[in-house]
Amino acid sequence: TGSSLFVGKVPLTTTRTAARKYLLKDPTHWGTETRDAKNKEQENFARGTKFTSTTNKWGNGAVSSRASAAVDAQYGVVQTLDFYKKTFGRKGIKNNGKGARAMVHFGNQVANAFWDSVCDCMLYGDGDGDMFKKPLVVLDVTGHELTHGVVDATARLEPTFVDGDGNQYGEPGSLNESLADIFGSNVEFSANNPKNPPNYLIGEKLGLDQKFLRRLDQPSQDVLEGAIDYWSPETYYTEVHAGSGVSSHAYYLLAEGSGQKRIGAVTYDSPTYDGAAVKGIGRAKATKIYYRALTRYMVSTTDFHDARLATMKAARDLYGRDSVEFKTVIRSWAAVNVTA
Ligand code: ASN
Ligand code: ZN
Repeated sequence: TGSSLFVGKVPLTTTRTAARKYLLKDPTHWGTETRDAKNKEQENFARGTKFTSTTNKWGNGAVSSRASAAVDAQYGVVQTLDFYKKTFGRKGIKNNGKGARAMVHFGNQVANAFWDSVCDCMLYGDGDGDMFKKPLVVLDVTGHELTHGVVDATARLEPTFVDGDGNQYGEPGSLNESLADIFGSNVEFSANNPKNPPNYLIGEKLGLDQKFLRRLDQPSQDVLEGAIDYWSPETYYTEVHAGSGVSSHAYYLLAEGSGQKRIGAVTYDSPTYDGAAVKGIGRAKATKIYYRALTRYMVSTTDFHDARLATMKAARDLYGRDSVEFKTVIRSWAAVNVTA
């Protein structure tokens, strides 16, 4: 049993070691393991400190217990692997039957979380104590970051430019961020934990003043990064967490349709470029289409117009070219100003 920071008590599968101890490593998920970076900017997973326990009870739900953040991380990684396996038959982040690794307490007051392709693992900062008050180990952030790992192993979408501060720009990079948010939200729906109600918001559990980091129905509601709702020629130069709005919005419209809609505890309101309505085909089908497009048709330079074609091909494969699904894909992109 783990006592987490964000989702209460959760069951975890752990490993019994020779010395009558338990290790925070899950043999039912290809040895998925979480370690402690000990507040160093440590990117070598092997040098992280293992979490062990004699009681097989992990954390106490408080930030002061180092294992509590590890419980959220391990839970989130396992939920993400389960989502990819049960939805698409994907066996691990790289689809190679290997577990995923995570390190919590990365660096000193780091207000971010990363998929790191050097250590091939997840790195979670503890937050800066100001905007981010707790470690960034919530479920949709984990789903987001691990999806960067999936993109790394498939289309490898790359930023068009990177500036001196490491900020990334351009459409393929924006599409990468968007896919991370799309599948990150789907991880929440898949886990369906009442302590973490699923929705199309990203980072709503982080305790931010502005309530969420990003949202898919109307990306421009994000006050932090200034995401965009519609494509324009300038999107070529847009920062990737802002440009992500274009395809996140198209995906939401495909799944749920335009206008006001209440799902669970959240009311969504999704506008369209031309003001005409879009009728959604449902989240499950929309997600299948985007996954097939990512894994079969997208490449490192895929921009939004290419992404339209990639999702059209995926929808045609899955549902046929006369289908409502195929037509709604075209309609959803037109509604974000991406046309032939
Ligand atoms: N959390 C950020 C992201 O995944 C980290 C970064 O900017 N690379 O987009
Ligand atoms: Zn990202």
